[in-house]
Amino acid sequence: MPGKWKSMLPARSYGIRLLVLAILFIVGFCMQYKVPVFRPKEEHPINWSQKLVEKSIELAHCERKLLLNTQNKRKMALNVLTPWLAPIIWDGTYDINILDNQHNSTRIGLFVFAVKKYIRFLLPFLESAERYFMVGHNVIYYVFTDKVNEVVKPKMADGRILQLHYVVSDQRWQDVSMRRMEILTVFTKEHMANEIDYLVCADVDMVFNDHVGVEILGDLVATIHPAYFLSEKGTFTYERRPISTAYIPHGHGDFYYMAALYGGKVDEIYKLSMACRKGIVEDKKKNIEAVWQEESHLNRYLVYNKPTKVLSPEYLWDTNLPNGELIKKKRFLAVHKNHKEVRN
Ligand code: 4YA
Ligand code: UDP
Ligand code: MN
Repeated sequence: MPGKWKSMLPARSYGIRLLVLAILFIVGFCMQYKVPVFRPKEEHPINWSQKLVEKSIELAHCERKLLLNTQNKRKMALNVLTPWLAPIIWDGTYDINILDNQHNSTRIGLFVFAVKKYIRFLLPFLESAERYFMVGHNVIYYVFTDKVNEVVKPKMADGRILQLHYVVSDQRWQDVSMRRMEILTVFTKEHMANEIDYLVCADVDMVFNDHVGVEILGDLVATIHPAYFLSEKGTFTYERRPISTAYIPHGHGDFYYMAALYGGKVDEIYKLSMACRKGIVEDKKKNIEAVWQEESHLNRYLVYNKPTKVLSPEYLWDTNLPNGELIKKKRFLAVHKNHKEVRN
């Protein structure tokens, strides 16, 4: 019988047996010592805390380049975290794939005023938003204008809705700008509360120029003013007259925020707009107006109600500003305008 078996096996059977043994040995070894050859590939192999460290180092290089370290002071806007540990969003500090998945059923509003001559900025604003703003998500544009019939609708992707609302046109541009806070108090309470989860408020004389996505969403979000991101606190253009409700004493405040882009959960924007509106009305009674209108009131509110997320100047830029080489992505750009011409 053994002879029969032997004749049934090929001549190389000894070699094959050795090979099988070797494979079994290797498999056993790998299982014993947990060699990671059998582990499934991890879905998100990027180490994001490492990424943040790298971004911090990169921003510190920017700082050194500007010789800002002479007083051994860290420029706050060139950090990735605020002193109260809110993230400051720069390119490279977030993983858009993870965030897009988390927000796959999030509803986002974009609030904008286009009154009087500013109607000319609306179509380029909306068209650029279709290209770069929250692409792939559910978006409602809340457009407020005195010229509803003159609005040209852009070609819009699925899941995006344009709502047009009439608003009175104030004579002074300062009043148009401030009226946004009053409209916000009404709409965040009545309409938006059931329609959206987050609201983003923007100026219309702007165009999206690169990705602006769900990384900007948070409970209360504000953007660092691009003209003051390297400035000393003392030079911020906060309202400094104690008689105004927007007053911020010297030494208080963290950043100078720009009112051309901020946002948050709908109920947070309700609280914010109520506070700013109240301040504006109280000032008006005393016949005063804060130095930068609703932006001054917004800054006052944010000193005492810290934003949970801060956007770097990547999210608000004007190509006429200095230090543009420090800002790699210019995501939302001011359209250059003749101030006198558009405001009369
Ligand atoms: C606005 O900025 C616009 O009126 C300007 O045309 C420009 O787009 C600016 O934003 C970024 O102190 C290259 C222009 C340099 C201007 C720097 C100062 C102004 O700062 C003010 C607060 C207000 O935020 C103005 O809205 C802002 O001017
Ligand atoms: N705005 C408007 N019509 C006006 C003045 C202002 O619609 O006549 C709105 C518009 O959304 C504009 C915002 O108010 O972007 C703020 O005004 P502006 O952009 O002139 O302020 P700046 O950014 O130049 O300080
Ligand atoms: Mn503007």
